Amino acid sequence: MSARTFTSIAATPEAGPFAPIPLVGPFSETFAQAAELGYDAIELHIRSPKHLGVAAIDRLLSRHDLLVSAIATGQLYLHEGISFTNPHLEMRRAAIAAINEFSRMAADLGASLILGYIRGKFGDDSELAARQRQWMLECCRECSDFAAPLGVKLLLEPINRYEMNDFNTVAAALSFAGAIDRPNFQLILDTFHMNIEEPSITSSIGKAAGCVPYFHMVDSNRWAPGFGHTDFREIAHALRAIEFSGFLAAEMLPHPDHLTAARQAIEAYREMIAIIEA
Ligand code: LER
Ligand code: MN
Repeated sequence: MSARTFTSIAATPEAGPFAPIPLVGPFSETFAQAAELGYDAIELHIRSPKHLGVAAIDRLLSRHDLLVSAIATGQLYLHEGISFTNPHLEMRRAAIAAINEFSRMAADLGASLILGYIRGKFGDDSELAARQRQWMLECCRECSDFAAPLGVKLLLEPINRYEMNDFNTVAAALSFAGAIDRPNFQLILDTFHMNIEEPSITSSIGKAAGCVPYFHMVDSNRWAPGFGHTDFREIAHALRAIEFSGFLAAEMLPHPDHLTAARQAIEAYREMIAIIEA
């Protein structure tokens, strides 16, 4: 079987408003930690492609024999307030420009881009929300078309109702991805959000077959697998059934401490991979 599943762990240079990032600190230190723990890849949470040049990241990747699985783009919204649904055109254009800049960086690093918070929030007014959906669609198409020739995938993440009000479920995200209709526009699924929103995590995985190369694989309480009540064996069998190939990534709370969490997650991922690739 040619399919392969890799492990990844989220890292950011500075703690910010988004808590579930286990490795926080200079990349020179967090990359070394990830490699020592045995991870294949890093998921970069950064505010701007200018934060640290590609050449510096590349040197760290080679030194530690790591990949970059994805760049998470949420900090653009959390820090800069730009999004695909901002009522001001210049803010939407700024979001597109920033995502395209991230796509260039992702191309150099062989990574995907995660589209979560950068989508912004729909207003309460239904007329405004309908316009925002259309803006989001246009932004996602434009960014997908920019990323496609660079070989970069854009991954739309369904996020639970307490954080976002656009696509909470796999079904809603699949329907939007169908409307975007670009092969490089796919999904990332996060089992923390799925536990809240999906009637059945495994059936929803089945429905996303063929367009989900990436998971945030965390427990029901957003701790590492094993600290909550999610059944990861069952999920591994569902991934095997869809011939999953891609990344299992630890975007999770650093509890009880970041090293215990990181060790427990990679142990769980190895057990899952043994099932997925059996
Ligand atoms: C938000 O809760 C989340 O799961 C992030 O991956 C969004 O980019
Ligand atoms: Mn996530």
